[in-house]
Amino acid sequence: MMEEKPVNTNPLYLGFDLSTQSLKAVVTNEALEVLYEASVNFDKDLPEFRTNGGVNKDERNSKIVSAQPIMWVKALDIVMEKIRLLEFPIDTIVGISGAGQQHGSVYWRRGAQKMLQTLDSGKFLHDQLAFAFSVTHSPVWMDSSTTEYCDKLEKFVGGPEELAKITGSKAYERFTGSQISKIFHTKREAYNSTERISLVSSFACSIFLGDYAGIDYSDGSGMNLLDIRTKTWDAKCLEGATSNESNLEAKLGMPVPSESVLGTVSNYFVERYGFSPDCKVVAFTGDNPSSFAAMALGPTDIAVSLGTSDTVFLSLDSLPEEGLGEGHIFANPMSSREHYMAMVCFKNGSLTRERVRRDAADRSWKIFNELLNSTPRGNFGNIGMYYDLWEIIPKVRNGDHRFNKEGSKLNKFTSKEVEVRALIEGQFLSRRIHAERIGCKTSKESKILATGGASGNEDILQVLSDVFNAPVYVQDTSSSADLGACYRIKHALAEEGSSFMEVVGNKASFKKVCDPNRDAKEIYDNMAKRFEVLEKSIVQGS
Ligand code: XUL
Repeated sequence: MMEEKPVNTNPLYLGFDLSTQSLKAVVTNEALEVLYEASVNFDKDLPEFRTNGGVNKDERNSKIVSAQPIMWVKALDIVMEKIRLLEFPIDTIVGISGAGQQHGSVYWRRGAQKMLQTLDSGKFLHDQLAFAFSVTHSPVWMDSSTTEYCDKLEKFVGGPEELAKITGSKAYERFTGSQISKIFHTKREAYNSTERISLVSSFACSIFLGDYAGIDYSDGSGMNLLDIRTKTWDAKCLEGATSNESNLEAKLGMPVPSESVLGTVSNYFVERYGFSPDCKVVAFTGDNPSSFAAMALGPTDIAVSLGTSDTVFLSLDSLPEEGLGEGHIFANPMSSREHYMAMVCFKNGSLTRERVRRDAADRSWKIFNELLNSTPRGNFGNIGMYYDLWEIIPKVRNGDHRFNKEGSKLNKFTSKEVEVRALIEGQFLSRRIHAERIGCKTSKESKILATGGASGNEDILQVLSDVFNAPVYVQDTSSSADLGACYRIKHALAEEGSSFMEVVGNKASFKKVCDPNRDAKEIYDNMAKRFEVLEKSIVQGS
């Protein structure tokens, strides 16, 4: 008689976030409730790598920013030991996935695949993978040293718009294509001895898989190399980044759908930590796509992250007809074969709100909010645009711009109240215009999910709600990238064909904090049109 296999009644999911400053792990149950957490902070826990904020800046050129992949491996050793010490049944983990800081790249030396396949469970990973990398310092997303390679790539494919049509983004210094290009042109020997190039996400996934893991469609969209329609490497982009004899396609391996199960966990983890040999490894993805999955947004919803910089996230059923190149289009991590997500980053977010709070409101949010609330919606027709740093979208230099209701330029507004409202309305009008250009369409069902530091300020959120003419919600639990990994595991392991929403559903619990005022639509539809014209004039003069 065949022995009956015990049914696993308590499946757990293990999600990672290998981000810039730390490696975090979270264990959830099937209901996606967080049961255990563990983390490693690179600066504090791995001081021998001398990182600042998790990265190493080149002493002679501050544009060059890297981190050592062996540090990330060591962090994995530590976090796994911490998980072991939590003393829960590791063999009930049914799936592993994770997220990585986007765009960073890892260069595996020839022979590294064999190392991954034959890891000795009696030894630490970092001892065994010490010589696994042909480039010892991985460029990360904060690196901006590749402008000449961006220009070269854009020229080769026919210009920035053309590159955006193929890959979903114009060339950006941090995007992996230009980073690989720099290594190809400046470190040819290291490039030639590279067997495989991973993103930070697929690098971490490879360790759990005990073999090279494919780059997933969503994180792969942050490279300026992947055709976002066909989800294959674009021959012209590969050649533009390197040459037609660079063998880059083979070094990148086949991209994989973000929701794919790539195999079972490596024997190393079975023997060393007691994982079940059946535990599945689901493709890892980028940290932004993973946080996006954790928000479980509906198709007409918009997420606005109000942090040091502001970011707008959207779900798109199809590619926008125009506006490609305004921000980034990635394959949607929840349905990466068919759908897309858009991400538009604005550098001047809380940074600028805090500056105006200092200058106009004596550094007090209370005074700031009082000033904001003492002016009417539409601010008597006054419009302001404030940039402390060179902005990404729109591409303008730092500086402040103030206009009265006739559209004439002013040096100063008549009061602090007008200044504060002009800042907040201006920021959100800009978020709205650029989100619309990339395909954002609000409907009666739309919700705005606000996250990030400033999402605690309900007076600011009221303006957001009015400008977009949609209710604003905040999330009860934080929408973190490691939690997103657990959501993605549950979806990947569910019955084939089930959608992410069916599986994860309304797990993410939202709380409504404001509704738009009745007159908001008319006021801000008009103002958005005026804002767009004025913004264009600033871009042209910049
Ligand atoms: C996104 C980006 C950053 C990193 C941070 O394009 O560069 O948000 O993903 O980890």
